[in-house]
Amino acid sequence: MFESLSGKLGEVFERLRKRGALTESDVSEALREVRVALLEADVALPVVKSFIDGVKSKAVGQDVLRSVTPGQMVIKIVHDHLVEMLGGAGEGEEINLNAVPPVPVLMVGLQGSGKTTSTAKIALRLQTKERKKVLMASLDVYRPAAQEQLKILGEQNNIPVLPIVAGQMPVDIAKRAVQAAKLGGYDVLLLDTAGRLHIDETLMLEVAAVRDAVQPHETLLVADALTGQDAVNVAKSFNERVGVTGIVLTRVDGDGRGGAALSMRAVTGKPIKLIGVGEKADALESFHPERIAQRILGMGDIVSLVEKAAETIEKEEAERLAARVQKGQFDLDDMASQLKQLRKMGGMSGVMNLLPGVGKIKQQMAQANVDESVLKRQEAIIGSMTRDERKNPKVIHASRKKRIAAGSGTSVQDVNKLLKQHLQMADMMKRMSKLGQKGFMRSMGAMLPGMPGMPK
Ligand SMILES: Nc1nc2c(ncn2[C@@H]2O[C@H](COP(=O)(O)OP(=O)(O)OP(=O)(O)O)[C@@H](O)[C@H]2O)c(=O)[nH]1
Ligand SMILES: [Mg+2]
Repeated sequence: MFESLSGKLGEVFERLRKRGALTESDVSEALREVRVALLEADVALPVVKSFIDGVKSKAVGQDVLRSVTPGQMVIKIVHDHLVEMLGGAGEGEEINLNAVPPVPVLMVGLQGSGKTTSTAKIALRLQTKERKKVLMASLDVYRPAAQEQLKILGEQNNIPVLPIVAGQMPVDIAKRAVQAAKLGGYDVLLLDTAGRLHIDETLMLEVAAVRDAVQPHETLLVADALTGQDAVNVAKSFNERVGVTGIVLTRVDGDGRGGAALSMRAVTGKPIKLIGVGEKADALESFHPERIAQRILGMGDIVSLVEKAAETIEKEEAERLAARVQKGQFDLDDMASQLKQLRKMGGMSGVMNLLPGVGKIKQQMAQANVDESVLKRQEAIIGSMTRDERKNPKVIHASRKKRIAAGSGTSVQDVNKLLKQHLQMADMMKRMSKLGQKGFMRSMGAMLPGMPGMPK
């Protein structure tokens, strides 16, 4: 699920990120593409509309367009809005069992949506993870062998199931189940109900009657993610008719376009509490808005990267450096401070790991041997130089190199390598300074997010 959406958004953002400066029309154009991608993923139109409006009003704000890495800022805004749309940051909502036991949980939904399977999955999860004593009961007296199905799932997973009494009707079974759960000292009672092909009056009346009889603490709607917008409409009607407290979205392991998962929360106002990701009894996961958003945006973890960079980079230091570079100055002290910044961010590989789609660059980096230990060694080399040598590397001749190598526990080759790298960096800085400070900071930002000029 989400692959196609993720791919399309990836392309849009890749283009944004490559560009240095962004204009308002760049952002509008990108958001038009985001809009199309969301609609193609079958996200409900009103949801798409309010999403795009929200992102746009933030993204064309002065601060973003003027920032060093506007592309990334826009992506972060999209990410944050996506998280909001999916239910907000923080841990996802779980099944609420804060009630007098046995806590009744009613499972409702259309035919074949995965109610019976999800009932067993939830029972197993509560039993193993939360050490709850769980009883399951099937109220499905319509489909032949429906009650048997739950009984078998119970046997397979060691979950107690209410004994079947032939001929008993749903409301009576429900009452009997509550009695049995009380007598048996159960913590939770899961009630699986019958599905219907469509939302019809009989179904709703029956579910409502069961609801009135057992007063469920949770009424979980089970919806099939593969049915897209239909799932959302079903959820809406169920919520209006019987009142739903949460949603279990099944078949998230399938290759649906993701529209249901994305619009469910916004349309119904009810949280997705769990997702079914397979046929097996343990194929059930909590729903984490942040994780889903990151999966969709396919971005390693760009958000924490932006946050990390803002935290780590000292602004004044960055400005000082930018000013020096502008004057065409870049000595070994400057280089050392640059290296330290990098290392604080977890080294090159740390930074690279957080960036999406950098597999290739990472390989090159690895070949160039730019990793944490290299950074440390380089810092050590510079640390073994005298003040004079750092300010004026030209004076470093053979004997000084030997002394520096010995002092830093490296070799003369290492010292040479560092000096050469410094020359290259200084040269690059000089060329960049011709672009002016803004241009410099932008290109640094584009080269490596979090280098000087990262906005706080
Ligand atoms: N791949 C996958 N299959 C699932 C998932 N959840 C349920 N299924 C399958 O969907 C089919 C129908 O599931 P059931 O649990 O019987 O659905 P139901 O809602 O109880 O169906 P009725 O009782 O007939 O209304 C079964 O073959 C399940 O194995 C899921 O998350 N992923
Ligand atoms: Mg069933």
